Amino acid sequence: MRSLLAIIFMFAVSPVHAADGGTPACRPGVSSPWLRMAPAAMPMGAAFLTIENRCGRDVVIVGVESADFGSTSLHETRLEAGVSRMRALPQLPVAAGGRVEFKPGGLHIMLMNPRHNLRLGDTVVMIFRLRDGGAFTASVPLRDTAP
Ligand SMILES: [Cu+2]
Repeated sequence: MRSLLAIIFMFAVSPVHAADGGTPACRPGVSSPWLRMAPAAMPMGAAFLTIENRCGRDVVIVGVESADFGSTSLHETRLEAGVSRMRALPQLPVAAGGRVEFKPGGLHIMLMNPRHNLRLGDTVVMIFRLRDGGAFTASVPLRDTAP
């Protein structure tokens, strides 16, 4: 009976520990975040930052959210036959030990339909969702130039 209780207890507390055996789940880090908004007539903006994966395994970003915008998505700008085009990325892998840079003219977080007026220096919280069910956040200030 005693050992059965021990087993039940072990399973009851197991969610406290990460699946890899007790260490907290490693999450990617964020540096140099900033965002800019289009002129007021266009309800959109773009956010840029560097995501660094110092964890021992690959991660895949499958979405990004912010309460300050009606819609946010991973976007990429590419030159195709001399024309700059944007497309949405359904997911973005970040290799173990790797980094991904979002910057003007390349990867960006597309921000549509701001829920309120943002001013220079205001900070927007973004939540990045990972395929493994985890998440990490970034605090992204509105700036007129890159940091
Ligand atoms: Cu875009």
